Amino acid sequence: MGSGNDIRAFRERVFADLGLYQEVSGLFDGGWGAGAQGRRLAVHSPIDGAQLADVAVASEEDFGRLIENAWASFREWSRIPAPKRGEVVRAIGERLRRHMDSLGLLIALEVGKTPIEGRGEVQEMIDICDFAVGLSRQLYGKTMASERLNHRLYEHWHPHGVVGVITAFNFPCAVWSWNAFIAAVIGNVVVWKPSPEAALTAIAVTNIMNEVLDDHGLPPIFFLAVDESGEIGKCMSRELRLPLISFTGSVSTGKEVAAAVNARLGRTILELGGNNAAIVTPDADPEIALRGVAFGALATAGQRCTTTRRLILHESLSDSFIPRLVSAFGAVKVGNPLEPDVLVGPLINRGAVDSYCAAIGQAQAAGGTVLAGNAVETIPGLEAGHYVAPTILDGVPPDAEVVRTETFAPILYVLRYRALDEAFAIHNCVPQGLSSAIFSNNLREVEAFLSVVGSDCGLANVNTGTAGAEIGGAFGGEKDSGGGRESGSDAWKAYARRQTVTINFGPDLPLSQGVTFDVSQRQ
Ligand code: UN1
Repeated sequence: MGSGNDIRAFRERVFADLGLYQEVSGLFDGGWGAGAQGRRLAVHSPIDGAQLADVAVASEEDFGRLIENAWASFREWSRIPAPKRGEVVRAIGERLRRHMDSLGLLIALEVGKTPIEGRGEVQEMIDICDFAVGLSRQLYGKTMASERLNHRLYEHWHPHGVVGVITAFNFPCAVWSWNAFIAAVIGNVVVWKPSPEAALTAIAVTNIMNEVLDDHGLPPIFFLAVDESGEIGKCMSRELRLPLISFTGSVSTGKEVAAAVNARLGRTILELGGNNAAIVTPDADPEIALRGVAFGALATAGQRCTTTRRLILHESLSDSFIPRLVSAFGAVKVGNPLEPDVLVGPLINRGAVDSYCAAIGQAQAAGGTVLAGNAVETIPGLEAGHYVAPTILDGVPPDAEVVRTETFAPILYVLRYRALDEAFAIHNCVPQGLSSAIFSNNLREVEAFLSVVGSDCGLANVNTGTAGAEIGGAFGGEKDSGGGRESGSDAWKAYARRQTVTINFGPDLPLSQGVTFDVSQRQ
């Protein structure tokens, strides 16, 4: 296992099932196109550095046509009753179930997740399909009592039109699906710009989705523009015909997207970086805390927005908890994620390895001691892959710049506290506010964490880690994490425009607030 031959065999099987080729288009504007400028993007696997495919990318010229076609689809799709749109999304979920293994493996090949995490991502798409099907019959508006005689007052919701979705490499399709399936049942059409690191997953998914629409005799509603240059993302941010942009990615790019979209008074949903902490108190169940922190820090090789990057540990636990955590980090097998016993695959690219090394260097310079890891790994047969050892750093001040910064790698900073207030102060002292966790069986500690003086994040977990949210709740964070909400609960409202309706069904024209304005009496 682990040789180039095995990886090639996986690739062939997966490509055959998903209809992918060595040369493939990354532009879907209603049909698959070659891209006006003939630019191409080579997609490599982070597992062994081998080229997986050569993708034709979209340019600004292609984008204009794509938007026009998307609006043409919108005119048809938005007229279909929402529960009927839900039926199409249900069929999409069924089709995804059929391709679960191949898509999971494609995600593993393209971004280096373990296949079980890759399949988990497809499961997340299926779950949101199921949610969206139910939602298609529950797009409720409120009815209010009007203050005027013979008047009816209520709200209903319409789709925005064509919605832009920009996604990151680490969840190459699940995050898109949170946006796309909810947006679709409301009646929107979706334009997707995926990460260039994860173009093939986006292409395979777009293919499957629009096949289902075609089977139903419907126009395509999921458009795709792969780009390696940043040009399409900028076009999307400026584009007046994209009333809503949902962006997942770094805080710095998110700020640029927000500025450009706000400048044209468009709407944004921003899902930006996290810098998530787990507080472990003396009343924690040590087994659950250990497993929760390890999963949170190491799943997806520390490349989730929800990754646990900071452990805020009660000082009395140093001698019991830290040695066990260090040995768990040391025992985790790093390597080819296609091997069954590997839990930590590669980082996405060389730049990510450089960021890992730089962060550890900065942490050491700030007074940190390495307790585990701090090594760039070379895996025999996979020399061009991007592997690093899961790392624990102790003694870095909680407000050091490197601790306040999200580094997309498996690095965990151990920070200590004495009183719970101090733990909350450390917890909340970073610019980001996405996910958080407390491990404790003490009701007072838990409720304090969940109170207004506790976690300042969008997601708060008790006795479970910062990563691995379910789709049923609204997903998103505060502060630099962007403030957006996606996925379940009532996050759907961001994909719809609210209309407040007042109907007068009486013979008079009473005005609100008791105002009189009787032009007839003055004549
Ligand atoms: C992300 O990293 O952008 O909660 C999303 C989780 C996953 C989603 C992460 N369900 O870890």
